[in-house]
Formats: sequence, C-alpha cells, structure tokens
Amino acid sequence: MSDYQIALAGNPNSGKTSTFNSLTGSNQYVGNWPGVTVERKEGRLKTDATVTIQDLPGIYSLSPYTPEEVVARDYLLHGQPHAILNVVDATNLERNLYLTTQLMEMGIPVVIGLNMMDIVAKQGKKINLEKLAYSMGTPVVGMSALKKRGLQEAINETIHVAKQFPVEADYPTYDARLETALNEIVDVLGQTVLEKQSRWYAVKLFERDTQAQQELNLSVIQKKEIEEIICITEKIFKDDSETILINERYEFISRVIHLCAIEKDEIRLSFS
Ligand code: GDP
Ligand code: K
Ligand code: MG
Repeated sequence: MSDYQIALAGNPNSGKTSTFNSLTGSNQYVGNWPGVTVERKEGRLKTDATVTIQDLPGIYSLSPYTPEEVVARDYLLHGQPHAILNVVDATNLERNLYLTTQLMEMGIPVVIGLNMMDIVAKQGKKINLEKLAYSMGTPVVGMSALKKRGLQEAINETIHVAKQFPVEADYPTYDARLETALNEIVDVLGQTVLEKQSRWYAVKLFERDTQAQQELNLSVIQKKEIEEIICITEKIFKDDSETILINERYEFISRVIHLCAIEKDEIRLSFS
C-alpha cells in the first residue's frame, strides 16, 4: 500500500523523467492514461516504498488545450496527490514559473525542484534560492538530474510537505483589483467546490475556461453573477479576462526573478 502520492510536474524537457528514473530506479510501471495515447509512468521511491511518484506529461500551462494538459490537470484535480514536485529548468525561469503559478493555485503543496543548476553554474550565473523560495511562497531545492545531485533532498522536502497535508497551500497574489474579483467569485461559488480548490476554480471561471464551467454545473444565478464580476473587471483593466491573468502572472514572475537574480559581488547561497 502506498501512503504518499507525489506528482512530478513541469515543462517539457525540464528534467522530469531523468528525476523520475533516478528516484524510482527499476520500480516503475509504464502504461497509458485512460482514453489517450499519453504515456503514464508511475513508480515507487527507491528509498521509501510507501511513496508513489507520478511522472506527469510535460506541459506549459493547465489550460486544457492539449491531451497532455488534460491528463495533468485531471490527475492534479481529481487524483488526489499529496504534493507536487515541480521540476523547473533554472535556465528558463520565466517560462517555467508560468506553470508554477498555476500549479500553486490547485490547493496542493508545491516544492520547486530547481533543475539544470549544473548549467547555471557553468554559465557563471547565480540564483538566490532563499529569495526565490520566499518570493514564490514555496520551498526551493537546487538540483541537477543529469549529475544526480539534489534529487534526494528535493523528494525529501516534497514528502515533508506531503506529510503536512492538508495544509493551506500558498498561491501568488495579483493586482488588488483582480484579487477583489477572484474573491468575489470564491464567494459566489460557496460550497460548490472544495475549499482548497476554490482559488483554482475562481481563476479558471474568471478566464471563462469551458472545462471548468462544464465540470461545476453552476446555477443560472451563479453564472450570471460571475459573468458580471468578469465584465466589470474587464472594464477596469480595459482588457479581456484571459489577458488580464496572463499579464498578472508575468508581472508576478518578473518581480520574483528580479528579486532572486544575484549580483556579481553577492555570491552566497549558490548551488554547490
Ligand atoms: P522531461 O521532458 O521533463 O522528462 O525531461 P528529461 O528528463 O527527458 O530531460 C530532457 C533533457 O535534459 C535530457 O537530454 C536530459 O539528459 C537533460 N537534463 C535533464 N536534467 C538535466 C540537468 O540537471 N542538467 C543538464 N545539463 N541536463 C539535464
Ligand atoms: K523529453
Ligand atoms: Mg519526460
């Protein structure tokens, strides 16, 4: 029997499978996700057989546009993993953290496994992991799946947060006017969704995500109230709701990256 389910999530080529193979060794099961030709890889942690790891397909976003996004989203929303180890390519922080902001909204604790730190080191760059963790609101562990470094620390940290489950997972906060709208949608949803998933559904409904609309079976009044909230916010921002959220995510990320990029003479906390 498996006590803890950990999901490995991240962009394509961020190093998920390399991480998965190192952590699980030959304790792997490979198949397909039901109904789609997307590969499913599940394995037991080599150092602790009570921990199951899911190697989710690589994705850039959790908008259900591709079969990979649908599989990852369904598993994270309905498969009940205890924690997510988000494998992030440290050489491509802006694009990778875009997914991280979405993972953090799902009500599941997230640990960032900051991968490719060997390349960052080779490039003579430094990232302040402590400031990255602080500004993102998640634990961060530096690693190199290629050199097999930091992997055990990353999975240990993920198991640690999994064991604290259920916790109130932290998520990025955006412009106050957007936050007002999202909180109003949370209020309209009330008991319609699990409390821990209310942020996720508020964001998705704000984006007019049809998958979320179909999943929730909202009343006519709820739909009308939510549409009013969205329209008012679009007028305030003079933009459509999906663009508002994309912009806010990138503004959040640019603040994070600005904070954690280390100046030349401030070399501390680098990966070693
Ligand atoms: P996935 O698509 O997220 O499953 O990524 P993979 O594990 O398949 O890795 C994609 C490529 O990046 C492969 O060629 C790996 O060998 C390479 N790679 C993965 N992790 C690292 C790392 O930490 N450092 C370096 N230099 N290469 C890595
Ligand atoms: K790959
Ligand atoms: Mg892979």
